[in-house]
Amino acid sequence: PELTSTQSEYLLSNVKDWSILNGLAVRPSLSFVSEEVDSSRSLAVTAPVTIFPSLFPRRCFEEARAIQTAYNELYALVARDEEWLRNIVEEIVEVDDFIAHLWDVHLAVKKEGYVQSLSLGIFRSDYMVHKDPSQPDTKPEIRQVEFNTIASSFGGLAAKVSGLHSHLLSITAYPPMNPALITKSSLPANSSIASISQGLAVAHKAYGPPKSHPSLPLCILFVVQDPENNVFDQHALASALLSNHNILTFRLPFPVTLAHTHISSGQPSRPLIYKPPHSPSTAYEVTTLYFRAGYAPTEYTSSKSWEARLHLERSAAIKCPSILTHLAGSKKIQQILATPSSLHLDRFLSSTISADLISRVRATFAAIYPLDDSKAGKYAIGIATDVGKARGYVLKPQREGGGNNIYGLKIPPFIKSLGDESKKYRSHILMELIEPPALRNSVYRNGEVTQGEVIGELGVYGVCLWQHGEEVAGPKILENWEAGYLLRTKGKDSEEGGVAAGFGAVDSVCLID
Ligand code: GSH
Repeated sequence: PELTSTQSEYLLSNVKDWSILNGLAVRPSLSFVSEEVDSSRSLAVTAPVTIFPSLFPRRCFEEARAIQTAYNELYALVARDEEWLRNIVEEIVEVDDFIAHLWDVHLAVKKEGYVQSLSLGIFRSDYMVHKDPSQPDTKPEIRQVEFNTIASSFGGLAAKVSGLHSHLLSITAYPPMNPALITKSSLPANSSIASISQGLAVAHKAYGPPKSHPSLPLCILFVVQDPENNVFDQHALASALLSNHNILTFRLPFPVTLAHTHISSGQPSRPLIYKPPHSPSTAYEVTTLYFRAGYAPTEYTSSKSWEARLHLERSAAIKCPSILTHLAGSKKIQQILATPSSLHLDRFLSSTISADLISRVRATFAAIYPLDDSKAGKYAIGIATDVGKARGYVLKPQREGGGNNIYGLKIPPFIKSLGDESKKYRSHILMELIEPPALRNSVYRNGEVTQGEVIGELGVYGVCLWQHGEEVAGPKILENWEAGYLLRTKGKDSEEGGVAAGFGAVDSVCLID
């Protein structure tokens, strides 16, 4: 609605105070807030948020949640299938150094033998709502943007935004949204903090007793970036682990991994020992490594960084994610799974998941093309090199983490810059742009409110714990659940939507039938 300036000010002062009271915050930095705000050097400022929940079709929301466990299982089984992954990864290693390094880490650990057979996935499957504008009578459907296997962020803040929105709706005497839209079930609870931290707790317990020495205390290590702005999102999970599960966590900046951790010498089980800098005489054995870093090539500044990743991977700690799981998140894998009429989905899922559920997963795939010598590849290269056709597409490298994609008219010149060697095209995939219907909302970011047309991206978190190994006795998938949601909202004309990358805001859904 149009608000008077007094109403706006009242809402905004509540947004600011509630967010600090409840830890809906980020550390100020250039990507989150403007330099002016940063000059105060405060410890925390309100995270980028919307002021109102955004309308979202209930059917789409429920469908995205209903298929999450099938998606979790799919990616766990992909990560378990080293042979299948190898055929795909080997094609990209020639043209993508980062993927090549990750693969080398896997090969090095494989050579000496993996000592940990459990693997934890904290995933997030991201969707946009698709509605064919030429078919006004069709119902909106979800289309998958991407599947995150490493550092799936904002689960700690997403649940709090639902709380903020409920608070704002209940304290305003004037209706900030059309009350007819808000029924009891239109603002669903978001379990992301409890569900994701539960996943980490389950891995921690599955690790079993200490392997180095029976009296060594156990902990979970969050491997983080330095500096990191999204600390309160991480603290929300750490704090739930301590208060609900009595599990101690530490944050280890990835660049100092080798200085503060070691693998207990002479122990074939390779337990990972952490000595916190504040108390180097106390040693902890690490049960679980939760990577909130290590997904961007820029984090690997020297061979020491790769040494650190190898060191962590070869340890006995349960990795979230393992290298193979990280690789499973490559865009090439998404493209191959989404190839129409391919049988991969059935091969991975048909022994445990119903045909109906498999077809519902398949229905979420957007059109994705390789850029290679295949028929589809040649067709896609035709689009990517033609200014007249590229508008409705996005070009993506293998990475997760946002800010890496090339949109629409920028694609042809980019392809040209790769030179004539068409092999290099293979480092990217081409995806049809999903264009969801625009809504109105107000976004609070950079210390100011912008009202206008916005579009949203829904992410559903998933937790999965599984066993590696060709010949696993008993079930391969040990735990698997849907773990809450994230709605991110951005200006209609902004291409990128990542909150961490500096574009979107954390939102919550107001479901409409
Ligand atoms: N290092 C930050 C954190 O740990 O929160 C950011 C991690 C990050 O960018 N994660 C990506 C993501 O979920 C997946 S690799 N981004 C969501 C967003 O920024 O909106």
